[in-house]
Amino acid sequence: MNLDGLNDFSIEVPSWAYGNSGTRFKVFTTKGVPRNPYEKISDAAEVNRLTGLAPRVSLHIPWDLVDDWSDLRRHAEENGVTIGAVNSNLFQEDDYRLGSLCNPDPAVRRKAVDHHLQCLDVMRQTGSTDIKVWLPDGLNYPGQDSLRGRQERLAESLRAIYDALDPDQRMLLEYKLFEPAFYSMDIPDWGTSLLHCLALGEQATVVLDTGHHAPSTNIEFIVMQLLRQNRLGAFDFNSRFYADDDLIVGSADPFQLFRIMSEIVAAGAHRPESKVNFMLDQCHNIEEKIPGQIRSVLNVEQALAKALLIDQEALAVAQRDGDVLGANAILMDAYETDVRTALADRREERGLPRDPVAAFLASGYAQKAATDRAGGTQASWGA
Ligand code: AOS
Ligand code: ZN
Ligand code: ZN
Repeated sequence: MNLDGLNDFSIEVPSWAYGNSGTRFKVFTTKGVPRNPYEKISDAAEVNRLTGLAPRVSLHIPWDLVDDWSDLRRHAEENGVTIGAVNSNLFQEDDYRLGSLCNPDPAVRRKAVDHHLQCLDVMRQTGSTDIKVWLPDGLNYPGQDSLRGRQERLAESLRAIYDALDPDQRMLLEYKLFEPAFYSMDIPDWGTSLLHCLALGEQATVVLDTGHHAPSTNIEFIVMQLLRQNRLGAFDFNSRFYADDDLIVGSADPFQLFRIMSEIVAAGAHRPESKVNFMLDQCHNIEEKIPGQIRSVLNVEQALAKALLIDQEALAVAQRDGDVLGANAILMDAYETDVRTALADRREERGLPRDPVAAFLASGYAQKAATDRAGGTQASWGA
């Protein structure tokens, strides 16, 4: 089984996955949950240490604010990880009731742009190269504001941020069908995100969050189309049972994850040169967080491994010959191959545990964190 395509493949984990999280009904707390960005990075480093797959951690500003960014960077690097994408936050200030980058008030738009300039500074100090913009802006009622006017304001605000990028920095622009706005989001779909990216320039790319689509959307088609344009900058991986649930990637539909990774492999986009940032955007509300993250990165690895097994030459022949069932069978053969032993063998060869979740549970890390992290305030999504 040739799984060489997994060499150099990596997944980025989000700092907020290690804090407490929940729904608007209840946030359950867990002993040993990090109290600050340093402890979140330590937990993320543990995921990398056990899987060898997760060498970067996304930050969220202001949730992860620290006094000394170079010191946080040093802490990350000492623990074998680097700082990944920096996420801006446009959804927690009273000023943003009517939107942020699209707000009718120019002073609010300026404030939102300035926040991104602050994020760019954080990137310069931490070695991060990606700023991720998820826009919560939108309308709840028809007529509430001008749909078109908001796009013009958005273009202008994004331009101000884009023009402040250094040559090695990228903007990752995320779309979302609904929530927090329910009538119309200002970046509801990949087309809108792509149009803005194309207008901005080559350093602007689309983020595809797998939870952000209508039911039955063919996500792998979107992946393929964005790759054709060289504008798939990143994934936010998670599941989608009913809507944007931020649960473990591959739990709702592992076959969909395989189909997505098949398009990635077909385009060679699993290789680092493609610059697609395979990020997780998840929260672990009732399950243990570090094992939840380990399971997540292993799910992505497993889907990629299966996609790598697709016999591309045979598939091309079957497709050219119009062999409908034959072509489909080639894809399904790869999907139905059990790669678990091969992946465990691969881990062992690299000095990693065969079963990273079991290794974590046996390591005593969680018990030690629960003791060491008594006192203080635990981090949570949104704070
Ligand atoms: C929100 O639904 C989005 O998925 C964003 O990526 C968001 O920034 C992330 O969930 C962390 O707040
Ligand atoms: Zn997301
Ligand atoms: Zn989301």
